[in-house]
This record gives sequence, C-alpha cells and structure tokens, in this order.
Amino acid sequence: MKKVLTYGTYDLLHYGHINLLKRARDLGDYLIVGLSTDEFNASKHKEAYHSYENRKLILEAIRYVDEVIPENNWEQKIDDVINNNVDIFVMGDDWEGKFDFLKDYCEVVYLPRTVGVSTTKIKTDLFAGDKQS
Ligand code: C2G
Repeated sequence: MKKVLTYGTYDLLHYGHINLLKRARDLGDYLIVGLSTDEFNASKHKEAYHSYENRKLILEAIRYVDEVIPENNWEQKIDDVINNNVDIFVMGDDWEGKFDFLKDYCEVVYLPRTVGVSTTKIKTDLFAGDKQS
C-alpha cells in the first residue's frame, strides 16, 4: 500500500482543496491529511472560520481522504512520515522547496495550485458582496 501525506488548514473548503486532495490520493492508495489544529493556526496568526473538529468532519467525508491526523506544530512532519510509513509527501507548489528536508524519508511532490481560488479570496469577495469571478 502506497501511503500519501499532506497538511493544511482546509478552512471554507473549496475546489482548489479538492483538486489537491484528489491528485494527492491519485499518487497512492491511502491519503492522510495532517489538519492544522486551532491552536497551531493561532501560532501561524491564522484563524480558521470552522473549528478543527468541524474541518476534520468535513475532510473525513471526502472520498479522497482516508485519515485525518492533527497538525500541532511545524516539527512533527518527520515523525508523521516515519510513524505512518508514508511513501509520498505532497503539498501545493506555494510551498515549493519548503519541505525538501523530508526527501531523506520519503518522496516529496509539490503540485500546482489551483489558480483563482483561496479561502482568503472567498472571505474578501463575500465581504465585498462579490460572487466567484
Ligand atoms: N491549495 C491549492 N490550490 C488553492 C488553494 C490551496 O492547491 N487554490 C492547496 C495548498 O497548496 C495546500 C492545501 O491546498 O497544499 C491546503 O491549503 P491550506 O488549507 O491553505 O493550507 P496551508 O495554510 O497552506 O497549510 O504545514 C503546512 C501547512 O499546514 C499548510
């Protein structure tokens, strides 16, 4: 079984997230998502709209996601890769190069981001009364 691991906040789920999760899952047989906890997000000065528990519930309902684990800090990735026998680590290419240290433990793949959508853009557009452009 080829196991894939990715991380994220996955707040206000959108098609860019789904595109990432689908492509990540298609690289293997089992996809684990390390989901940023509310506490970890606070340390990133990032506040999710949905709580960790509700973001986890949503992710677990997605056919491409096999398991969700908490992402509590920046330092846990090596342990997560080893402890979960991960073969491939995947992130969107906005993170290009940032996790190359994991190449000592597994394959590292950066996938092209989906252009034109982000949680921030959704919030901004909604505030301005705009629809998806
Ligand atoms: N993503 C994408 N296309 C978009 C938006 C997001 O491919 N239009 C990808 C990101 O590159 C990331 C994943 O979807 O791989 C989740 O995005 P976020 O929830 O914004 O995750 P982020 O805040 O980047 O947290 O330790 C790593 C962090 O937890 C990543």
